Amino acid sequence: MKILHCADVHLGSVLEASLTQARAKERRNELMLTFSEMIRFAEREKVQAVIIAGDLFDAKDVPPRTVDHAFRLMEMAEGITFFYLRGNHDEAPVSDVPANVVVAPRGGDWIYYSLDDVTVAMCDPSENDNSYPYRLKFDRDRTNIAVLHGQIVQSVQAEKDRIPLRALRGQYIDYLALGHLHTYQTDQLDDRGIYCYSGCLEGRGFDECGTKGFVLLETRGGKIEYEFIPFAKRTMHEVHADLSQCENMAQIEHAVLNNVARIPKDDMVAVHLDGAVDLGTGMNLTYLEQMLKGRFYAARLYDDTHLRMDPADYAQDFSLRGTFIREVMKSDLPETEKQKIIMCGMDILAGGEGAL
Ligand SMILES: [Mn+2]
Repeated sequence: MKILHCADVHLGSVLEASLTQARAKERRNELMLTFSEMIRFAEREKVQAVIIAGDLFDAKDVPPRTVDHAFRLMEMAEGITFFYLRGNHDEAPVSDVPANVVVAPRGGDWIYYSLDDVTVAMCDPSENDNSYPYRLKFDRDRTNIAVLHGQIVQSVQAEKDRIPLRALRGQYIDYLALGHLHTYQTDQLDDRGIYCYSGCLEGRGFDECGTKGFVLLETRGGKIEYEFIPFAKRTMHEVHADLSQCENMAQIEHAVLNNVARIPKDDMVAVHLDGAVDLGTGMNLTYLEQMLKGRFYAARLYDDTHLRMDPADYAQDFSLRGTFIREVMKSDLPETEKQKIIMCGMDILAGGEGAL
């Protein structure tokens, strides 16, 4: 039997912190489109059950039309049973749930559902329920899938949004389907089973880098095989460009380009500039940012460079430039701020005004 495990779809995310308004709107639709595409994939693959391990919706104020559309898409996949465990983000009111969607009750106990020789159990415990891991009752002779949402911890004590792995060992779990962490991650739970975070379906912010998708499980004779399926429409990439060897802006431009050369133009990039940069390079962040934004769907530049400069060189320099550098250096501003001000001041003194 085939079962699909996804989580952290975050439908209805606002996304305006990382994207322009128009892109955010487009990307919001893309989150829904990928979810819809995933359901069609499940139908093509003759998947019997789809597990949604929490955070299907982003927030309490997700529009009712978003919630309704997601449910109607699930309803149309008649042959599939959806197991929906709500996560810490799923606070939007849920109504008109289709017959093929099983929702774990909020603050409730484990609920069990049988599909041939497989048992799926979900639990959405109340905040102060510390004993839910110990109330799990699986039959050792069946193939058992448990579904939870939260951060795994190496303790035996259950806390809010924390899953105590040790308390779940020896409970005949074959596959612990998890949601909450946005990156695919899997490891052994005990002698018998494994735990797995499917990760999110699409990277949304500049911190959600890497390949995103879901997990496809196949159960056969008491054994579970599982495979991560990359599925995101766009990927967020994180790259580091070391500028230590660059002597001018043209070399900086090339160093950045070399690091993003293999990234598809429809993807998103977070570029971190590293290394020590000479004052004479005239580094222009606006120019670099414009270059990246023109090349990719979305881009953000993080300037983690530091200025290679010896204040002693300016001790006897009584020009406007030297005086300016000395004044900034002796202020109590943080070092990174001083660098930015000096770079900006040098650009203005050279008549650049931020443009090349
Ligand atoms: Mn979560």
